[in-house]
Amino acid sequence: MTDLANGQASTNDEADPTKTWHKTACVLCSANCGVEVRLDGREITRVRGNKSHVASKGYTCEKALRINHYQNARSRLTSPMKRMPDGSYIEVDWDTAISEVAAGLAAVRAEHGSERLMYYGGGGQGNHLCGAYGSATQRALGITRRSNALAQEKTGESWVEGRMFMAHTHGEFSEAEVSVFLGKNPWHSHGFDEARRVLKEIAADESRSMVVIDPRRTETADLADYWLQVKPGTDAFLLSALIAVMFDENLVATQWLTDNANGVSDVRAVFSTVPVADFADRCGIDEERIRETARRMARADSVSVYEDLGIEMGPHSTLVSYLQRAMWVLLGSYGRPGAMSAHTSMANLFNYAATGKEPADPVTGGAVINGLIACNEIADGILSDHPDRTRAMIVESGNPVHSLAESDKFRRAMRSLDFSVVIDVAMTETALEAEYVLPASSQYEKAETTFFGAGFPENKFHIRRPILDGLGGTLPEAEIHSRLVRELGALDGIDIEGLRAAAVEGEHAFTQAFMGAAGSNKNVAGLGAVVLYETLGTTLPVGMEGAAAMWFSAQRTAMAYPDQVRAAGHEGDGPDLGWSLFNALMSNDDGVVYTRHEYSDSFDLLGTPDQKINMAIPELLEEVANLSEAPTDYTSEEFPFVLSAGERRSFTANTIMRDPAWRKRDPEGALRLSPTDASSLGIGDGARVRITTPGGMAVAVAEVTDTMMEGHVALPNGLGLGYSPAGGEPEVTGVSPNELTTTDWRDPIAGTPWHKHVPARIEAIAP
Ligand SMILES: Nc1nc2c(c(=O)[nH]1)N[C@H]1C(S)=C(S)[C@@H](COP(=O)(O)OP(=O)(O)OC[C@H]3O[C@@H](n4cnc5c(=O)[nH]c(N)nc54)[C@H](O)[C@@H]3O)O[C@H]1N2
Ligand SMILES: Nc1nc2c(c(=O)[nH]1)N[C@H]1C(S)=C(S)[C@@H](COP(=O)(O)OP(=O)(O)OC[C@H]3O[C@@H](n4cnc5c(=O)[nH]c(N)nc54)[C@H](O)[C@@H]3O)O[C@H]1N2
Ligand code: SF4
Ligand SMILES: [Mo]
Repeated sequence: MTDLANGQASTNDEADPTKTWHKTACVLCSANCGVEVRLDGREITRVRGNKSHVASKGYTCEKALRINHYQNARSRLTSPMKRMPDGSYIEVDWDTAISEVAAGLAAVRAEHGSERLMYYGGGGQGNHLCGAYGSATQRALGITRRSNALAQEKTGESWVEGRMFMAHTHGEFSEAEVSVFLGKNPWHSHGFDEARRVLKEIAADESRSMVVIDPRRTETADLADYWLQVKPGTDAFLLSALIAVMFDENLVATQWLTDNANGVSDVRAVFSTVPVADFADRCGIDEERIRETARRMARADSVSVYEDLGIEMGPHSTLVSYLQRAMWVLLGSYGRPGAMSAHTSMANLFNYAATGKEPADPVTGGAVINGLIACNEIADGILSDHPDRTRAMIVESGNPVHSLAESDKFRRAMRSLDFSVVIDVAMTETALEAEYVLPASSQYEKAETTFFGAGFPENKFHIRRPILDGLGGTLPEAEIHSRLVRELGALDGIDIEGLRAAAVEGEHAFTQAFMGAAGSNKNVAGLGAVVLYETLGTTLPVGMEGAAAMWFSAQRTAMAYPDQVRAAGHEGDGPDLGWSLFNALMSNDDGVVYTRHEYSDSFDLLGTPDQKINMAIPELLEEVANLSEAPTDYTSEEFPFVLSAGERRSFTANTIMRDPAWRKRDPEGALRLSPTDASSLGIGDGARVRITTPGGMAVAVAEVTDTMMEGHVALPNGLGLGYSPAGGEPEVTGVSPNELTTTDWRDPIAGTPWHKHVPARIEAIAP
């Protein structure tokens, strides 16, 4: 077994514990940069990048320095809470909470069946182990109805990727000759390692180019060689035109496509009818500029594309997810340095096995993608009178009342459930609608990790050890779910004692015992995370018990990619290789390279039957064929502006940071608008403005900026959270974007919201 006694801290000063640096990671976005922190008691007093971190190499952005606002927020929960009939909450002890929550969920299951229970969440930007443990509770209750935030951003993309690749793809931006950012502002939102460093490198290198497709002149657009200032919501026209030009000018990689893709002739046939000049006009980009951009991409040895919310949350979003992929596939930019590729994963965020075969949600009729119900349909389903509607919900590490469309509807939905429980570190907007709230230890108080890693040819993984004891009254999710599963009786019949004894005996004995148990009782694998926590976990160092679930991932990864795991420096065969990977992960505070591929392996990672890329998706080709009939403008006289509701900015981090004091500037999160619009509306910089949408009304501070296109306005995400610095009634700072959105404004295929494209009216408020 591993010995973790050493290595807790990177450098030690015996005399003064406040001078010791502890290695962990920033949890504020999916980059999860490795950091080192100093502590004074429970306060995180200093933060710096960890130069030896395998992925981030010392890089951080300005937000990491302020993670103490997450760790020591006033809003932290310190006891399980139970709602009383008068609506107030009382503190209850853990035994009471576990038995009443288990009983409450079991009662709904007994009355309505396990299909009426729903699990929402399972992890945020820095924490995915709760999802692993949460799946044990789902198994114990027979829960199959699931959703999380991915079903309001990435399910259109995964619908497309399932059909084209049966795999998730990612670009190698650090190497790409041409990097394309489509509705994505990596300067602020990151999404790949050392984002700003990479962006600056590309900008400084004459042999490389950056294409940014964004209506706003973002910080990233400022660094671009080709900034295509697309009219909001018209990316489908722009990308269709780009592809049409590629065919028209013979820029496509014909031989490569013959070898590696299917369906190209169907694609060619549809795009030969695209009216390039007309589409250029509709998206507001000069035709010659479109042609130049297409030629630049075609000249390059490698093109990598990153799409994000700018197109995932707007008109034709699923189609645009397809078009950008069709574009780089047509250029043959797959599976070589700087290009796109599928990649390995320690635990899949998406499982494409059921692509195309998933039955619709019986309540709303909406598509279920990768097992996830569209976020925009959850509240409608619950509030319907359909007999199969969801009756009870577990929400874990998610704040859907705040983060999903039409907050008020979600609030009503939560209240109409027969039973609800929220597992979170803070008393969130969602917790305030739940019957029970269970307080989790923070991400600095337990073993944690994320499954975001999407690297190719190298992929990396970092298991973080706790740097603080759990805050009094809190428990890590591993322990919460273990107790729930036990209370539900699901561990009965599993020889926990025997497995524990085997874990004490050693690696070989444990492997044998676990595999044997899993072979004879399918609950062992189904409840795997909790079984591992209860057995192997007891032999792991104090605080690291919750990492036990990763043993299974390490074994599975070693089994799936033995050569690549060995190429990454891990030794052995079969289960021994899995153990050596697990031990490396457990003992390395800088993260670990866990797979190392050759570029030529990239086709092996495709899940398509012939390991070729499937280019023709009939539904989407039909949408392209009919695009000329589609509108390019969704505004009206009543709502003449396009509001992007939820922009990433310097100090925003979803709803992870509740204390508004963490923001260094723009304390309320201003509404950005162009100087032309400001002057025609009589709005000065810093003035108050009223924003009205079909969904609601809000008041914000105005920021007049020439980075905005006329007719386009933007509000930040992550504001409008309740927080009370003194511990009394919470005060709300800034606008909660989803007080302005509606659940019906969404993509017809994936059901993902059009939050970047909300019709709005803006008015000056008399001072
Ligand atoms: N600082 C910070 N970083 C974060 C987060 C955070 O809260 N704060 N959250 C993380 C999460 S969960 C996510 S999903 C990512 C999201 O990261 P991004 O998607 O990069 O972030 P956004 O700012 O929401 O949207 C990106 C861009 O879309 C543009 N846009 C708006 N409308 C259109 C359009 O019609 N077409 C095109 N092409 N572009 C348009 C906007 O101008 C904006 O620049 O960020 C992650 N990183
Ligand atoms: N209008 C609009 N809405 C949006 C967006 C937008 O751009 N516009 N962006 C959307 C996007 S892309 C996303 S990803 C979602 C994000 O929204 P959510 O999925 O709701 O996720 P987060 O805000 O990241 O918050 C996760 C929760 O985890 C809690 N938490 C933190 N650490 C722990 C822990 O260790 N254990 C537990 N149990 N809980 C913990 C936090 O307190 C928080 O309540 O918001 C979406 N909502
Ligand atoms: S917010 Fe994201 S990019 Fe910035 S330090 Fe944290 S993890 Fe890294
Ligand atoms: Mo997100």
